[in-house]
Amino acid sequence: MAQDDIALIGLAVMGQNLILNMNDHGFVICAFNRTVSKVDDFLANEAKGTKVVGAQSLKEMVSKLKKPWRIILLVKAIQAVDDFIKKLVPLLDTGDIIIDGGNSEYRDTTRYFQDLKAKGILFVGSGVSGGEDGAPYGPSLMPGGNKEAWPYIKTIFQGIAAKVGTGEPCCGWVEEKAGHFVKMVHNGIEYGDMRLICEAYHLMRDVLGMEQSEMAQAFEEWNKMEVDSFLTEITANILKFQDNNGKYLLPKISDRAGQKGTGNWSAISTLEYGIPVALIGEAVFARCLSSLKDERIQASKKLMGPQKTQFEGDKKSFLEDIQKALYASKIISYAQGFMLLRQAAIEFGWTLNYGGITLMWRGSCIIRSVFLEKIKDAFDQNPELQNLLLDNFFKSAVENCQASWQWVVSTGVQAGIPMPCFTTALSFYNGYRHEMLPANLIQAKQDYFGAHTYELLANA
Ligand code: 2AM
Repeated sequence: MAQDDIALIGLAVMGQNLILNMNDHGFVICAFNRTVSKVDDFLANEAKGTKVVGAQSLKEMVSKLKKPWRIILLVKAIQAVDDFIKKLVPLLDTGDIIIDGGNSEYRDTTRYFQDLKAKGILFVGSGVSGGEDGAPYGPSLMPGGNKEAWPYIKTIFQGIAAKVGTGEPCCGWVEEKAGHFVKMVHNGIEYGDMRLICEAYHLMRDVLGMEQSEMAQAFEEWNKMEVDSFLTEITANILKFQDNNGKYLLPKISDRAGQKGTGNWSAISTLEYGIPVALIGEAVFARCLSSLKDERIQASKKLMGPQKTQFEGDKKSFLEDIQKALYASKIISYAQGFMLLRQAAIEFGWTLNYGGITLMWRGSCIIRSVFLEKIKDAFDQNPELQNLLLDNFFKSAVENCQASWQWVVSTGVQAGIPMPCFTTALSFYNGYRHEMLPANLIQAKQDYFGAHTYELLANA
């Protein structure tokens, strides 16, 4: 009998955990996977004792579903999603729903949405965040696509999503097709947050000469302050962690960072839409530079920086300054991220609910933090807010940090510490608050060598 609520295709860890989460919330799920033997393994192990059922073919899978059929894909982006959609289409009827919960690029989401709309099938592209741990206990879900599908998936999605405050789900409908765009910006911001914390760690380690336990303690303290976040919390835990030999693990880990798709996509979009989201860009470039390990080893033997000196100021007070520089830079990063969302909304004619997006990021996902509550308040108070920095709370917060931020950047520069994200954040702030920038000289030069002409100021 067709009684299953929803099917999920893709039994990697994320898919399995999402299924178990749905099962815990009382939904009956049918599991399927390209390598069908994984279905049996899953039923015999992780899903043993649950109501989860499996299917040996897509035909069998859909035959078990209640109408309209709801099918979640959690498979590798592009090829696997394309393949499954192609196989599913002949089996589905008008009004059935395909949800892509993988890491698809937002343009692919638009393509699927349009192709399937023409066939009467409702497509939803949903960002899913929270990592492998978030999936079983409550991920952050960012669904967008064909809105006709929302009434049929809302209960499941909001049921399984992480909850914050008085039980508000970290999941709401994102305007047409924007689900994966919102997830992409989230991942870009995550790159920025990770890098900002690295810069704070670098300054603590190499300017203040702090021991690993002292740094762990500092991050623990900070986690009770404005920069309280999941990433701050895990930084303290990572700094404290010792291996089996009783030695700190972190200094033994290679400093070559990789960079997967979505962080880079955010940076590419900022150039494409001409929005100065420089902090995410710098976070991506910092990873690229880190990956040039062999070159850096050679360069480190040849290229001299400033003479290494003992920090002579008040260490405790400089540590507070670093915390403030981190906080201010983080505000800039989020302000830039929302600038990108705003521009995409203009480009694509979306009406984005920025407060709602912030709520989706508030629990479970990697950038979750108390600070997002303040961003939500800002957009709830003024949904038309042009820039986060113009909100009174954030304006004062940045102003209060400004002197510390400048001091940290100048001290770090003098000590030869690379801080691309701290510095770009400060430069952005200084650029954004200037009525008159030196771009008049660019315009004049372009006209000088290329007869581009220029515009005169109204009061000229
Ligand atoms: P598999 O177990 O058969 O490899 C994450 O990799 C998920 O995507 C897995 O469920 C994996 O199935 C699936 N996947 C990866 N590439 C695929 C493809 N080309 N076609 C279908 N499924 C694929």
